[in-house]
Amino acid sequence: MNRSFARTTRRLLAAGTLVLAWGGTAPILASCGDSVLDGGEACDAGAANGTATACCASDCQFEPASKTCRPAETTCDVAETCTGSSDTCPSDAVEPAGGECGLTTDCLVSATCDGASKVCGPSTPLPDSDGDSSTSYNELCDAYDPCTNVGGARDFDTTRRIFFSTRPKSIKLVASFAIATPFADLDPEVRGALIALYDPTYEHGAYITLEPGTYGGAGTKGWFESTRQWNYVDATGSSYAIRKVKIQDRSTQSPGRVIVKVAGSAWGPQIPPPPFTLAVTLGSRSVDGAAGRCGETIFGINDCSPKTALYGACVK
Ligand SMILES: [Ca+2]
Ligand SMILES: [Ca+2]
Ligand SMILES: [Ca+2]
Repeated sequence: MNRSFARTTRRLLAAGTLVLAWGGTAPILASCGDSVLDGGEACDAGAANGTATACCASDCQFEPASKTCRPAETTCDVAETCTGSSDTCPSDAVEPAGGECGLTTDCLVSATCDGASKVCGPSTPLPDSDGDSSTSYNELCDAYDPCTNVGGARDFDTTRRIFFSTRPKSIKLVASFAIATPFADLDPEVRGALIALYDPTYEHGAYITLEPGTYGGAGTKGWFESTRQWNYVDATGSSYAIRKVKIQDRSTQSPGRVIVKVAGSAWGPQIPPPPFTLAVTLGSRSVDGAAGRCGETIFGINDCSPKTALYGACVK
């Protein structure tokens, strides 16, 4: 026993305290844990000493300011930590008003904390005019929907055909639908086009973008216009590409009607199982999809002819 310990022991014994053990830098007192503040103790919370939310440690000293004594319960709550100079956990505080607390996506605006409660309200979805956002992420709000197909007005109007051949790997797609603006407003040379397939949960899908630009002959890809028709040709020789697209004006048959024919090499593994949505957007999603220059239809296995499926799509 060294001298300072002997002195401490004599003092504590004089105060009626029995020393049992030497616990690191401070003696652990027999009376620590009896809920009575004895000599040598900074605090004594009884059985709570050293527990997860106590600010009095098991050696009856204050927990450091780094210890969390009340974890945050929600995204609008803040955790409290011990002060380092008290055995009291500070009062329960929450996030200040205005802090974002909810889910934020391209199509969801986060709720904010009100500064008084721990409850975060629901995020606010941006407009989804045709109501086809199928998950809580609201991913098909108007700005991100390839086709705001309000009331089904842009549904394909003829028998849907989509074929994926395995030898050689190719895709053939014919879609017919009514666009909401005149054919003359289509300008894929400037706006490009988009072919999108995605399943109801939005977990699988393929977005094939046909870039804008003018076709310049062999070795290039792009668009050119012919009589009542826009044409896309990819003559670059790249694999897994759309080779040809025709967008034909059939407004003389019925108002706004267009026929879109697509041919190219397949992109099998990304194709979702049926049913999936097939959307053809004559331009960009954010502008032309919202303006109705598009067609969109749920494509089921019964739309295959013959009814054979590979990756959920029809095989010829
Ligand atoms: Ca709190
Ligand atoms: Ca939508
Ligand atoms: Ca849609």
